[in-house]
Amino acid sequence: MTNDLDQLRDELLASIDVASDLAALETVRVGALGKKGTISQRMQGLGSLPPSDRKTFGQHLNLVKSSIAEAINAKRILLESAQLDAKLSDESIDVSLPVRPTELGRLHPITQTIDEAVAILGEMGFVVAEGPEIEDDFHNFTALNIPPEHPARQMHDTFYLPEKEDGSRPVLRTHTSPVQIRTLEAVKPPLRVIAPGRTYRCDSDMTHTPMFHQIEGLVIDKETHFGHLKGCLLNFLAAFFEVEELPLRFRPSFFPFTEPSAEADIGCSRDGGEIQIGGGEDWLEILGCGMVHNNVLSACGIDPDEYQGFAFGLGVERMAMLKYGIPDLRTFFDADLRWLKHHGFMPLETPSLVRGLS
Ligand code: 2NL
Repeated sequence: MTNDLDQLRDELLASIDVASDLAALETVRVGALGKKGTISQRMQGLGSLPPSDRKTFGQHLNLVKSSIAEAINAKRILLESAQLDAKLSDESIDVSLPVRPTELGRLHPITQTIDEAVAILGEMGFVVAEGPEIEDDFHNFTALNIPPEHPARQMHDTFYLPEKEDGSRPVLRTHTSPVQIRTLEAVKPPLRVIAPGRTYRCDSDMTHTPMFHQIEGLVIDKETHFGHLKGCLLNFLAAFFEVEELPLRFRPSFFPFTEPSAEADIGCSRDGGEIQIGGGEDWLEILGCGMVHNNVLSACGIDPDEYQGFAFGLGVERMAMLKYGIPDLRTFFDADLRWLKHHGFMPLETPSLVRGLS
């Protein structure tokens, strides 16, 4: 009987040895240690042996059982690691291979326009700041010197969210200025920041979409003046529209958060209905700007007698339409893949002043 057990053990060890994958090994395990397996059956047979044999046979059987279980476990670890190795070598990719020329993805013109503006303003020493799209009343309005009765706060302009427990009502930011406010609160001047991102207003027609994009710029230092604003805008706009000479003029305007405030126009020509940016005899309104209002600086804990600066804000959709000749604002948000294939940009052609913008 003992010889019979040794023979069984040798047979099982041999079949564990030849099992070439986890499924084959599992078959061997079930055949030996499963409910009706060869070893389990012998375990059940112990009861019918005469008591004198039961002990020695039982001990021997237990030894065989544990050596088989051990051999199966050892083999399983071996097979599992072989399986992982095979998977890893199977799934390896050669990152040095060239990009497939059939690449179909395109960057949206909004993304491209923001990337280009960031590349130019980045070279000029601005850093990008980001902030929440759901804002509180203070950062979106009050700190920007926008009083409670101001029309911009009205329900028909601002998306208000449900009232919170403390009675305050969050808003979807109506401009990216609150990002600048948060920067002013956190960073001690001098500073140069740009805040690109999504903004929301309750407005929808031919020339307005409820979500649109803005880029705002802000410079604060001890002696920053309107001349710096003009030089900064001229340098940025000439680089963005890729023209050597760009006429630039300011018209007086009003924003609650700047004093004085201005609208900037750039020179263009309109021959045959098509706008050509650069020289010419016509003007095109391009952005709003001004010197940061004393009340805004004070609201952020900055002493207006020590610091001053300028800010500007521009609409990304408008800039993209002018630069890339896209005639209809609403097509930006139609999610039409044919439109994107026509107007979109190759993902790897990152804009930079050295390599070219577009
Ligand atoms: C426009 C005009 C503007 C600003 C944005 C700003 C931000 C701070 C302080 C003062 Cl924190 N001003 N931003 C200033 C002037 C104009 O945007 O028409 N944008 C499309």
